[in-house]
Amino acid sequence: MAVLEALTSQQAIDLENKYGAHNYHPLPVVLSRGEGVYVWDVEGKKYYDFLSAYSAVNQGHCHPRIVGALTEQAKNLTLTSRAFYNDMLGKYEKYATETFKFDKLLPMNTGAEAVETALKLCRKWGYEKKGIAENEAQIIVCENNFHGRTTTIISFSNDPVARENFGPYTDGFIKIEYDNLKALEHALQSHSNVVGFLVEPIQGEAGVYVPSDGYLKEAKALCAQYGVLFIADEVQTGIARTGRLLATCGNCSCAEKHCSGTPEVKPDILILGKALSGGAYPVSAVLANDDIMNVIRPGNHGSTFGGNPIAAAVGMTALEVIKDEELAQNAYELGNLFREKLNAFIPTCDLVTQVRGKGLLNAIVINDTEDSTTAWDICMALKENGLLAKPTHGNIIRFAPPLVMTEAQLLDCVSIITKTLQAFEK
Ligand code: IF1
Repeated sequence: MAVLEALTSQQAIDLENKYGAHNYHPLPVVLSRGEGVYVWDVEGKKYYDFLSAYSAVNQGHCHPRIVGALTEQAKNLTLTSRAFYNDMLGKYEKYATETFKFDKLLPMNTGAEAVETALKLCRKWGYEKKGIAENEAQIIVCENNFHGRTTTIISFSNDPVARENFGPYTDGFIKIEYDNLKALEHALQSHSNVVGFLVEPIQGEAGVYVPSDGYLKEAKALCAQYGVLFIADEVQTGIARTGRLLATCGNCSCAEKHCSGTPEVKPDILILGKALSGGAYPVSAVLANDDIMNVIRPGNHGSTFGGNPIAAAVGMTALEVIKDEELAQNAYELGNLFREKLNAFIPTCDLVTQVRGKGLLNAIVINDTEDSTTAWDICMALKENGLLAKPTHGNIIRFAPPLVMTEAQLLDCVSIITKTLQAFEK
C-alpha cells in the first residue's frame, strides 16, 4: 500500500489495530480534514467537532493565521535546541508573560511535561526559599485529578486504569477532596512540609466539575497564609475555554473584556498547554514570577524541543487569535446559551439529569450507571447525526466545541444533540 494512497475508514482502523499500540479506544471515525468547527472523515462525511481535541483546538481547526505562522517559520528555522539562542523565543516569552502578567515563562511541549516542570519548580522553591528539609517536600493534589500520564503524575492519580501496574510510584503527594476548603486547610495545618497545591480550576476528565464560587480564591488565600504555592493547571481550562482568558480569573460577572487576562485568583505558578498552540503543534508553558522562577538555573531543567522557533511562532499567533477574535467573550456567551437550551430540554428527557460547565467546557450527565454503555451509544448516534463527542468517565459526555463557533452553528448542534437524545429515549 503506497503511503499516500487514500484509505477507507476501515483500512485506516485496521492498520492502527495491527501496527499501533492499543492505548486508546477511539470512536470509529477516521478524520482526514479539519476547518474551523468542522472535521471530515475519509469518506467525506462532515461533522461538528464537539471535543476540540480536548480543548486544544479552541481557535478552530487549521486556523489560517496559526497554520501560516507554522509554515512560514518552518521554512526558515525549525529547531536549534537551547544550546543556542533563536530569534523567536524571546519575543514569544515577552508576549506570553505580558498576556498572563507573570515575570517569566519556561517553555515545554506537552501538558504533562509542563505539569512535571511545575512540580519540580515548586519543590526546588520549597527547598531553597522555604527551607524545607531535603526530600521532605509535600504537594497537595485533589482526588479525581487529571494532570497527564507520566509516572510521577499517575503516582497521585486515583484512576486505577491510569495507575495500576506502573509502580513504584513517586512519593511526596497528599490527596484531598476537590472543592473542599476545610480539607485543604486541614492538610495545610497537619503537614509542615507542604510546598504547593496543584489544582484544576475545573476538573475536566473527572466529568467537568465546576467548583463552588469562591473556592479557588479561598484556596489561594489559604496557600498564601501557609506559605504554599498555588499551582493552577489550566492546560484544559485556559486560553479562553471557560469564557475568560484563564479560568482562574475568578467569577467576575462579565467575560474577557473585564478580565483582560488579569486573573482575580492569580496563581503562583500557571500551567498552560493544548490551545496555547491552537492544536497546530505541541506547545506548553509554565509561568511564574522571578522570586519563584529564578530558583531554576542552567542545567536544572529543559527539553530538546522546548521553546523551539516553530512553537514560539505558533504560540504567539495562537494567543493573538484568541484576543483579536474575542474568543473568550464568544465562549462566555455561547456557553450560557448552550446551558440555557439544555436546561430547557432536560425536564423533557429522562435520559439526561444535568448539564454543567463554564464557557464552552460543558458536560451532560446520562441517567444510567457508570458502567453502562449508554453514553458511548449516544456518542455513536451523535456521530451518525454529524456531531463528534466522547464520554469522559462512564455516564458523562463532554461537550467542548471550538470557540470560533457561531450562534447559528451552536443552535444547530443543540438541535442535533436534543434530537439524538429524544430518538434514544424512544
Ligand atoms: C489523552 C483526558 C482531558 C489535562 C490537564 C494536563 C494534561 C491534560 C488538565 C496533560 C491532558 C488530555 C490528555 C488526552 C485526553 C485529554 C484529557 F481525557 F486525558 F483527561 F482533556 F481531560 N492537565 N488532557 O486535561 O496534557 O500531556 O496530554 O498534553 O488522550 O491522554 P498532555
